[in-house]
Amino acid sequence: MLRYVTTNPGKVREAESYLADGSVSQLEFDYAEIQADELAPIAARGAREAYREAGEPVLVDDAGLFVEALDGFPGPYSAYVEETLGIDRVWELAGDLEDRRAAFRCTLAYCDGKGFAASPDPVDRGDRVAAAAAGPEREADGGGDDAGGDDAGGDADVDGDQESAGPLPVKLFEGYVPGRIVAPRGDGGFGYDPIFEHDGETFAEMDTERKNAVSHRGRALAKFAEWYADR
Ligand code: ITT
Ligand code: NA
Repeated sequence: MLRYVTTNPGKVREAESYLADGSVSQLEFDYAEIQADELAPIAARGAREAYREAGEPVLVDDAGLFVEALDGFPGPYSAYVEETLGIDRVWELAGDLEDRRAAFRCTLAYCDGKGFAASPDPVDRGDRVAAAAAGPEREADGGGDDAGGDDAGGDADVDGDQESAGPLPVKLFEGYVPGRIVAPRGDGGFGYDPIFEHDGETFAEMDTERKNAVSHRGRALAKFAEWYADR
């Protein structure tokens, strides 16, 4: 059984569309979120920790909202900012900006205690190029420790981690969606969805299926599901 590691049931609802019925269940495990300015090392570290805890295959989902004119803030601090300021105050901050472009990013990190040597690379470069172009917070190709070894092929398997015990391999899948910050609209979704507009609709105005079709998480999940099915 694949465990989707999150305290957020909204994420699990979105993930279920990509995985066979009954093949995934939520593991409410609060892994340590290390301080980092990239999602990938946080997710990779979390996946190792969760795998050690669960003893079965795990998928960690680390996401964030990156506002361009705020140099990518709140980014990896999105959960803390939602808890402390709340999305209405994020809207107030962003409402004063002339440029309200923003992006959601999601990094999925899979760990099952085995290696992935012969697997095809699931992180396509298109995403990364788009991410680099749209986000001042990301320098070209995300060089967090755990994402190390990136080359032209994008994210390789991640297996070097100096600070945690042992080189448990982790596979990363990334998704990105551009949009802009708007006054809150809609009551679906979760988190920042009411203030994130994509193609004229906020994510909170979309049902799960529509959000999945365009969202950061949907893109990452589609890549994961494809790789997972024929790994
Ligand atoms: P876990 O870490 O337990 O998975 P979380 O909700 O804290 O739960 P993240 O750290 O990945 O998850 O999320 C960072 C913040 O971004 C948090 O405030 C989320 O509500 C928000 N967020 C993540 N994905 C989102 C999405 O698809 N739409 C709106 N907000 C989202
Ligand atoms: Na979190």
